[in-house]
Amino acid sequence: FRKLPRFVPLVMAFGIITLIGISSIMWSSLASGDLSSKIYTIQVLNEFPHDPNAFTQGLLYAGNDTIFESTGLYGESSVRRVALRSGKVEVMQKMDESYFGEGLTLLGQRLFQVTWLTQTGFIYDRNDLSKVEKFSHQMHDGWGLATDGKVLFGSDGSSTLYKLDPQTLKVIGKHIIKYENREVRYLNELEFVNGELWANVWQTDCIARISPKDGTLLGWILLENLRKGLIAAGHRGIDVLNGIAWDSNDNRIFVTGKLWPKLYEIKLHPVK
Ligand code: DDQ
Ligand code: CA
Repeated sequence: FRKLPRFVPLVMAFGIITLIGISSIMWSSLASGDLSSKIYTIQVLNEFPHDPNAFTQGLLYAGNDTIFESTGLYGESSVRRVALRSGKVEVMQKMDESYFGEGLTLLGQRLFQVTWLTQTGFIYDRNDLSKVEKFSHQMHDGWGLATDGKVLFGSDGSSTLYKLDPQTLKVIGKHIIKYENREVRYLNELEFVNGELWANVWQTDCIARISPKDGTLLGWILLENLRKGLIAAGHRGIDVLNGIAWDSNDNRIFVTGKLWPKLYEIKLHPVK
């Protein structure tokens, strides 16, 4: 040490103290949860009737208390326009019985729909639900669809969130969605909500809030009280939570499920 210039031990000590400082800041923010996702529960603001025979696979709000919905099951699949308040199906386009309807989204005058276990999708005119086009896409399967008004977002039951060009239907981007370093599989029905991408996770009562920019998982919404409430009220044949719709004008959020007799308007509350 005698031979070293006097400032060397000082610089070394300073470096070590700085390193300890930075790592303890990182550790405490990890431990306090600052870097992990936020959890939300829900409150029901309104409930509306929903066709209990609708195996809901796609849901969206189109203004004027009007909902568009895509339903699945072979022979039962359809695209429909539904009056929000009465739950009445106003217009319905039945699908060929070889198709199982899945995600649905509205861009301009056109409704885009994907189908289960195929890479085939359909485009319908929003005014009369007439079929205007058939397309194929590059996702492995057709589960969810949503839009921010520019691009389409798609899911295929994996942990990948896709971005599609609405003109060519080609994949123009994708993110693998992870929570605490594990892939979140079974991403299903989607909705673009206030700059975020929300995804039902199949066979759970949870909705994942995702950043469409980089695929970061922003939070989880826990909705088990909805399905459990329906079962407690005697609705035994219901399937999973599925279907999110966002009213961007009045910032209302609607959710329902497959074969659910109700559609709910909900509000989020952060836990803690
Ligand atoms: N998906 O919503 C997870 C994408 C599809 C669900 C399919 C449920 C199967 C119902 C019975 C199928 C009859 C062949
Ligand atoms: Ca939706």
